[in-house]
Amino acid sequence: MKTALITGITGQVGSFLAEFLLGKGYEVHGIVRRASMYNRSRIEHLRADPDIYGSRLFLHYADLQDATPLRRLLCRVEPDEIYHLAGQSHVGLSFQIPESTVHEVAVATLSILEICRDLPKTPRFYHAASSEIFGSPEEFPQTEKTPYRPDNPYGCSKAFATQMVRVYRNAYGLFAVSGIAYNHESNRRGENFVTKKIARSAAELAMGREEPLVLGNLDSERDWGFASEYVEAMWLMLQAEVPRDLVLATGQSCSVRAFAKAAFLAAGIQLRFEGGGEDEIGVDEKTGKVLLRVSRDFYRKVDTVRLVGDPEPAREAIGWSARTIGCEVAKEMVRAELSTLGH
Ligand code: G4F
Repeated sequence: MKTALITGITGQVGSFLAEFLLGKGYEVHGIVRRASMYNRSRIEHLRADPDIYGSRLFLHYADLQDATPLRRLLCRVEPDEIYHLAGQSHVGLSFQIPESTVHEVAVATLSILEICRDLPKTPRFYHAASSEIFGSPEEFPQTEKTPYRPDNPYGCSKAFATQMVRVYRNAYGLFAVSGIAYNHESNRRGENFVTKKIARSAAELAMGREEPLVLGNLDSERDWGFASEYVEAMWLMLQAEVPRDLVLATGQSCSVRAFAKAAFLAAGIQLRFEGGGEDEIGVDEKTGKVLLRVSRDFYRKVDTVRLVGDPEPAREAIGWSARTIGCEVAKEMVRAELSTLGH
């Protein structure tokens, strides 16, 4: 039985990865933060299963910015594979808390790499990098070779961590890789990310909510896939013969506006957009009611305009490609929201 350690196990991706690895027969250890409020809802079903929790799934308190207890934990668990997913992941928020973002995202990755160097049994290491390292790219689609030009503190931190993974791979021979993942979504997404906000609101508005959905930049384009599919790519990257960084993407992008239109349609509402910029509104074709507004409050200081990744190298190297893409993601998410709301 292989042993895996996941940082960020309580997050969207961590919870899918834990399910995936348990399904593959792994013993899974997850790092959780000591906090006054429990935030374990995404793995509660695993914790509630007596055949899993305490026999194949273990949770440990640790803070990634506290290297000594982390080192002790890794020495004790002796993982074969580490999946490093934890850290502040909201791009907009990183403008408000740049220093803690750098500590959580950049420095914590370096700390784990340092510990990995010293472990008697060197684990394979996966780092959750991000398309945000490309910022405002000059080439489309982006590949592993596209220059890094991050536009925000989060992207800068991920760029640093991605470079460090490469440095430790080359300098110390670690099997350490970065999956440069584009947006991967699901109904387990945090509520302050645009897809979840749209899907939840579309479902609620279809069921009678009065207040319209308020969004920021509708023109921005992202390469949206489904999170549960991306965890397989992470695992495959650690099973490869040769360690290498890979872009994990669908190869297609669509705008926030198009995503919203698809989400509302999945909830049974034809949305028509009128006006432009901050005056743009989304109107229900049938009733004429305004269901979507734009507010400056949700604009970023600098926003990455368009990101789309080249999925080919990952398909060739590990045989992985995304199945649920763009508007299909919106449809799946709304379906899940409607069922949660008892529709
Ligand atoms: O959902 P978002 O906040 O995701 P973003 O910034 O693309 O970052 C996500 O994907 C990255 C790549 O995988 C990850 F590295 C990162 O950790 C995170 O998971 O925003 C998407 C787009 C942006 O252009 C934003 O300006 O949607 C635009 N947007 C428009 N209205 C909004 C809103 N974003 C949010 N969060 N909230 C809005 O109301």
